[in-house]
Amino acid sequence: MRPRPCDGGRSSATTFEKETTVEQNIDQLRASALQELETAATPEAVQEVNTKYLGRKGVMTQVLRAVSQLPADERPAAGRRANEIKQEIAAAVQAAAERLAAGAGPVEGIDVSLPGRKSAPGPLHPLTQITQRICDIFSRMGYEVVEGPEVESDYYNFEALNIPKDHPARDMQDTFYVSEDIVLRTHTSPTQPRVMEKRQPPVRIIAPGKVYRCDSDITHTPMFHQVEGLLVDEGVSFSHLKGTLTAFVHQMFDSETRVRFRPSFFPFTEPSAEVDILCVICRGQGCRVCKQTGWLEILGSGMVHPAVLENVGYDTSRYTGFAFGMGVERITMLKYGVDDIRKYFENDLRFLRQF
Ligand code: 2NL
Repeated sequence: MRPRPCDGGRSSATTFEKETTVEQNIDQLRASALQELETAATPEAVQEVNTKYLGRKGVMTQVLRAVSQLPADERPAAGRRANEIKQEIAAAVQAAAERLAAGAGPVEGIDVSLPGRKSAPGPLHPLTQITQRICDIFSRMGYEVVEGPEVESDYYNFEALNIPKDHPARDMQDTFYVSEDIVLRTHTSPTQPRVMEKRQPPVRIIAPGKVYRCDSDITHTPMFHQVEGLLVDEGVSFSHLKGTLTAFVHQMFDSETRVRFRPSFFPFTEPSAEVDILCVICRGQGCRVCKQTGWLEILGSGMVHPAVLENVGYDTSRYTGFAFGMGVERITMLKYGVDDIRKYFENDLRFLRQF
């Protein structure tokens, strides 16, 4: 192709040089347009490049006019190339505008010597923190942390724990049934007979985890968390239970916290006791949190029912044990003053960042 003069008069970067082909000139234009877009630091600068190249009186308009002056045999190829480049510049304008809108600087303006932006590590969920604290306290007393399945058989969830067929806990209203004899565990207790079946006493275990009940209102969520504990050995008495749980309360809350054991009933323990602590809010004076009683219930406990020990094949003339269970949501509420159980599960960072 012969070199061809072209109309000049514009700034050096965009002026057609003599002695070069129109297509060479177009390629040069393309390069300088893309370069200017890459270094544009503001949306205004991008707009200026757009007007300069693609505007009505812009460079590409002139180029197309120059193309129309070419001999007929050169016109189609040069025209095609000019249009391709026009589209390419338009796309680059769009990309540069988006890049700046997204907050990035000019491509060539990155200062690689600056320190990186640190991502703030999130804290553990308050329920995880309290679960870990509970497990920690018992670990130091010699308990082993064990976990079991959340989808559980009717046998381990109810039968092995001496919960009879007509017990209200087995009601379809309270339990999520997967099939006739498979349930979502309603407590973490089934983990315990699973372990006991496999080993002989002494057994000292703590079982944290998620449990499920078909219940949902201001004070209940269908999934919540429990930690259960079990100790079986020779000569274990109710005084061991009292000593262990009092030591736990003193480490979980503070060593001055008063504790009381109140008679209760569970199918898997006999005798059974509810553990209360003196209200951490009003110190026994009576308030909304303790419902004016001055005491807060924090644990259920008792001596393991002989039927439960027999179910796992233990010699009940030789071994006795105690067990206990607590709701993690409730302990966390008392420890941190959380007033609504639903806040645990909303994933609201304003709530979660406070722990
Ligand atoms: C509560 C009460 C309790 C147990 C859980 C248990 C486990 C075995 C045998 C006997 Cl294998 N008992 N667990 C005992 C008493 C109370 O939980 O209020 N939980 C939130």
